[in-house]
Formats: sequence, structure tokens, C-alpha cells
Amino acid sequence: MGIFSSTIQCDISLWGIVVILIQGYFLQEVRAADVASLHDTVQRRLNTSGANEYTPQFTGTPYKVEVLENIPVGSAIFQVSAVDGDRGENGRVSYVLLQGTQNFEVDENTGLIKTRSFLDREMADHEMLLVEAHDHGTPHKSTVVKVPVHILDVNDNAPVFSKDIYRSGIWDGSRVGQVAMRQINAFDADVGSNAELSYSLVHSNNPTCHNLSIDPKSGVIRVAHQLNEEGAFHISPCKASVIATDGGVPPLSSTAKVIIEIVTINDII
Ligand SMILES: [Ca+2]
Ligand SMILES: [Ca+2]
Ligand SMILES: [Ca+2]
Ligand SMILES: [Ca+2]
Repeated sequence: MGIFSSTIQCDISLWGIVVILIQGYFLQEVRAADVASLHDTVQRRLNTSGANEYTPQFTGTPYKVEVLENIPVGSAIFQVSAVDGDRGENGRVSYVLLQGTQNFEVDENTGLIKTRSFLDREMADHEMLLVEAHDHGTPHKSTVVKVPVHILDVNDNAPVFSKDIYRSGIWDGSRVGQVAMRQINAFDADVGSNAELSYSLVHSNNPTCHNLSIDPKSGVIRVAHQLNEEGAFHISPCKASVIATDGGVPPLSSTAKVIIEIVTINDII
């Protein structure tokens, strides 16, 4: 600025006019160049003066977390992070969990999120955490971020039958394919393959049960072979266990009892 100042003090001459024009252009360029960094410059001056200028800003958002429902208590599942452009206490960031405190906790200093209780997808398959980041200025500045947690299924439920014992009766002259029992039903609280059930009949070489078959998907029991080929006076009932097995790895299963009486023509007479 010394050169320009001494030039301006000269008498107005052609040279002086040129210099003034150059000075004006130069200053204009300087102003333009400073526009981009003007904000930062102001911020730095404010920071050095002790003002709490910046609000903490979370990085890497939006957040999304997936966790298996059988994760042990105390496991780390995610870490949030926020930055603050101030110095000292004005820029020191701490974290607070505002929502989701029953099952989760956040480390005040690191932003590390851990489980603090057992999770159960069958109770809730999704939880929205709200984490606040605040600095230690006076007054402090803060911001809140959402951390959606999706709880993924584990095969932790065995099938449950609607009854302990299923009973039915069928005439010994029934044709092959005729339904002998259609009430078998089991429910599995898991989802996907962990809840896909297949049914099977298990018996101790019961000859009547040999003539029946169960549909593995529907659980419907039908006549597979003619029940009374030899015209027996009485046919003992089919007493078996029905097993429902899910498609989990490893699979889980449950058992109920099945009793199917065979009514012969002699029983009716
Ligand atoms: Ca700050
Ligand atoms: Ca569960
Ligand atoms: Ca489950
Ligand atoms: Ca299951």
C-alpha cells in the first residue's frame, strides 16, 4: 500500500491516472479473492476472541445400523462422530442419547453406541435412536441426529402347535387321496426361512399310519394306501407324533400327538 499511497499524493498526470486505475483494479481483485475466504477469516477472528461460533456437525450421515437380535449385551454396534470448528471448550464435543435409552447407550466422549439389554426382533424390529452432540461453550451449541437401528431376525423361536393332541376319524373304505386330518397347524414367530415350516409324521411302525401320509407344507394328512385291503373286523388307530420343523440354521422343531381312528363297516353295524 506504500507505493499506491505515494503515487496518489503525486500531482494528477497521465501517469498518476494510470496508477490510480491499476490501484482500483488491484483492490477489486483483492476484494473478489477475499470473498471466498471472508467467512473463514471472520470465524478465525471470532474463534481467537473466544466466541462459540460453530455448532457441532455430524459426519457420515445419514446413518443406518443393522444388528442381529441375539447380539450380546454391551456390544458396540455403531459410532457417531461430530466435528466443531471452535477451539477449546467451545469445540469439545460430547454425546447424549435422547431416545432409545432402554436398549442402547452412547459413550459421552467417543460417540460409540452399545447395547444395554437383550434385543428381541419379535417385540420390535426397528428402533430410532436420537443422539445429541453438544459443545461445552457458554451457552453451548448442539445438534441432534437420527440413528435408525434395524434389528435382524435370528432363529430363536421354535414352532408352536395350535393343539397338543389332534384327533380325527376316517372310514376304512376311504379312497386314496381322501383327507384324514386337516386341522394340524403350527405357528413360528420368526420370519423368512426361520419361520417356514415342514411337517412330518413319526410313529413306531404303526401299520395304520403307514397307510397315511402328511403333506409337508400344509400338514394335511391323506390316505396314501387303501386302509382295509383285507376286510379286517377292526383296524387299530394311527397314533403318531407330528413334528413341525422350521428352516433355520440350525433348525428348531416341536412335536404334537396325532390320533386317527379308523372306522370299519363292522363298527357301524
Ligand atoms: Ca462450538
Ligand atoms: Ca427373539
Ligand atoms: Ca427371531
Ligand atoms: Ca423359527
